[in-house]
Amino acid sequence: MAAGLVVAVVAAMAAQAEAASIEVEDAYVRGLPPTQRNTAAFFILKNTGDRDLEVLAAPAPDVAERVEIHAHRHRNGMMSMQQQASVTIPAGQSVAFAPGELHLMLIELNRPLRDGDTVSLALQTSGGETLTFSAPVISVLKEGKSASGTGRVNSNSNQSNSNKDNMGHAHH
Ligand SMILES: [Cu+2]
Repeated sequence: MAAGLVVAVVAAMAAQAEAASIEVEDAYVRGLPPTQRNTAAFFILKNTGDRDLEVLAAPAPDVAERVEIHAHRHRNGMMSMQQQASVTIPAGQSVAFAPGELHLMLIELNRPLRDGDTVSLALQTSGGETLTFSAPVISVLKEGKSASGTGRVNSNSNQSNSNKDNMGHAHH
């Protein structure tokens, strides 16, 4: 009897350790012209647990050959992207993957992404959990500024980063 009880407790603890405590909010993939081989995905990661979690890029065979987590670095007025091995989401906090900041880079797209498409993406935790989620494709034209500068889009004044960000991806 006592042995049975111990087994039950161990099983319950294991289940708790594996329970996903990361939530993905406001996910979208930036839709670019079909000549672009790479694009980026943005979202907010919310750690609802009481332990810090490390998040790693996971393959997304639905859309791209490779997926990497990138950060933007601004140094002496120059912007560059830098691959991150992982990102820590502190317990009870959120980390935004947003234009001009952290992003999930989708490299060598294997199909054209049109505005309104849905793609499946995934992240892994350092504990080995895989977190899958879907994200709509939203044209870059709807992000507030035109990537090329030729399209007339109603201006969204708080998006001063987005042109630089778009250029960074175009030259990736
Ligand atoms: Cu990037």
